[in-house]
Amino acid sequence: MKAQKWSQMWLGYHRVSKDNKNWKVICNDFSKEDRVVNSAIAEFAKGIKGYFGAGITEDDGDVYVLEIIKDTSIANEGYSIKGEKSGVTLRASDENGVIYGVFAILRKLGARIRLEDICEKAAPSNPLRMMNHWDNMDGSIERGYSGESFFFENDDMYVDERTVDYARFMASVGINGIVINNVNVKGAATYLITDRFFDKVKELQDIFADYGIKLYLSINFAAPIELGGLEVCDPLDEGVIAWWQAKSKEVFEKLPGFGGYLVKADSEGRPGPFTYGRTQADGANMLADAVAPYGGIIIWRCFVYNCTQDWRDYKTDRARAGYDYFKDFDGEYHDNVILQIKNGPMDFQIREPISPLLGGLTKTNQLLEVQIAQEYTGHQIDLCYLIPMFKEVLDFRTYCSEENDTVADIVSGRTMGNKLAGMAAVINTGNDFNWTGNDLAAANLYGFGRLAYNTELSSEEIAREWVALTFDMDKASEDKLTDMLLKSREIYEKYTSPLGIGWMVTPHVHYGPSVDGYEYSRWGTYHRADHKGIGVDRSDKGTGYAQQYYEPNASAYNDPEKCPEELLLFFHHIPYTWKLKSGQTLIQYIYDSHFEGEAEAEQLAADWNSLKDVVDSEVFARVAERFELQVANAKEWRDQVNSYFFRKSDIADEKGRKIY
Ligand code: GCW
Repeated sequence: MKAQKWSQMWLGYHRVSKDNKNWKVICNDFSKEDRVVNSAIAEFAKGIKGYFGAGITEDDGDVYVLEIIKDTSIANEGYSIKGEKSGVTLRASDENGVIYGVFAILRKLGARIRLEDICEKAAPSNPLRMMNHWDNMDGSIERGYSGESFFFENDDMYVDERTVDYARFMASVGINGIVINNVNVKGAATYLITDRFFDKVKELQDIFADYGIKLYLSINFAAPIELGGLEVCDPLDEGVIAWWQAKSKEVFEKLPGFGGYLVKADSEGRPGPFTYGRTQADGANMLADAVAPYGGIIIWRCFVYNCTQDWRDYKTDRARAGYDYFKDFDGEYHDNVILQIKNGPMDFQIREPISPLLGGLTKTNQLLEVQIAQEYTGHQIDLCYLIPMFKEVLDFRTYCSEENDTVADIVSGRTMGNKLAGMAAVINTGNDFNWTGNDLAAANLYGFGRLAYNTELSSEEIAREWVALTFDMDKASEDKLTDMLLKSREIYEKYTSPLGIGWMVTPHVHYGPSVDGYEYSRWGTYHRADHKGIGVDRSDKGTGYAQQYYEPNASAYNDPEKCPEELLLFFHHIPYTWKLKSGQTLIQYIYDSHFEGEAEAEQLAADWNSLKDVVDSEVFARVAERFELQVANAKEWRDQVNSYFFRKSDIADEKGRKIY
């Protein structure tokens, strides 16, 4: 019998010890009445009840003490926690620091760390740590693989206990900003900034505020036309400017503490400044000025490219687009504009180079956008722990300056000394019982938050924490599951598209193979395979994309001999007979990696089956079902990719395996 309506993911607080001595909470300089402090203490109560069967008491006597002290020497939203036999002291300079400190204590207690061994000082790496929902108001979720929206249904909004739990999960990993609606703003969603929805948005905003989270909305750039009855939405038109100013005044009055707008303009059919011969900077700055009086910000997406390309055209390169559209206006974006840049120049593929716009801009606020919704990485059916990929992105040296030049430096604000900086993820949640479709996909949800708060954490540390908090199992089983997570991205990459070329997915759906699915389409996503080789020439002899990087990256990417092999086909058209560093030819690598990837997917499924006795039976069954689908998917990929390239190249597999 299922008592709960939804799972508690990593906040299950399973019993770790029998020491059920009660706790007294003392607050110095923070008020227990403060909404965030109040939530923190309530959470602490939940935690110690679950972990120890203990409670919070006002009595002295034989109790542990959690003492919360205001300490202005601690960084914004940071904390310091120090335990001793009699309890724990938590220091913070603000309320978010208090709640993050409490969650940190609970993480330690959950990992069975003794009170006297608790000692941690933390400050967020990134000022903005955001989730982007692609939830539509009819309840559907664009690229959602975990059920329907838990905010919207039938063009209306809902707030309930589940929303509160959602806010708890987000605060527990340090998220401080959430955009609740899809960046493709149409129909009813355009009205989220009107009286029709203000009351409900405010209700949701209040719940978020209890957990130190600011609410943001995606807006429709054509709102002046659709809501205001204006003829145009030209960002330099006086009427349009006045409309956005009045609208923003209203929004911030109705929603005190509101964060600002997220904007997808001139992208995939969305309206934008280009219609009027204006620039992206014109659009962003006009909105920024409208929200500036209220401390609001404009998050402007850089996912702008020509999506009506002709596959015959070898000059136009989608990868170039972000840099080409945004770089020239570096320094012209207003202070409260932040450009949101996808990690790669294409679109959340399993392997892409890092977007050259990150660090290409040196005078502009930048927010890194990643996707934990597994649109191109297995739909939360296939296991694909993405934190190792995000670490690669963060660690990438852009060479934009002599020091502090990694993506982590840029998006944290260290490179330029700016305050408006951070990371955002397209979220992978929905109203499924377990929130993320595949129970194991919650590792990406947890992991993104933890990483955005502390970019120094390793993929393994994060995986271990998540496993320990989520499951109640022995050390050997924890090791096994952690290992499965850590290998999973590489396995997925092996059985799907090779060496950075990307795509080859079933069009529109984006799950399962279709090697030529997008080859003759308008989307600019080609692999250019012929009977001699495969890959896109993006060197100076091709589209010139490699030149968008600083040296030495530009030269390395430009030269197939120096190009990192995992990106070889992204940057170069390579013959099947090309020798890789391993000594394998390219075609043999394609065969080998696909056979290996499929075999390793089967091994993952077997590893999961070996955990049957230590995992809750419902969780076990849900995940096992997904591994079966993953194995079938991996087989399909293996056989379609291998057959396709065998037929193109007419070169046999050296190992004589079955190719169709
Ligand atoms: O990759 C594409 C997705 C679209 C998405 C778009 C974007 C929200 O297929 O579904 O639209 O990216 O990032 O705007």
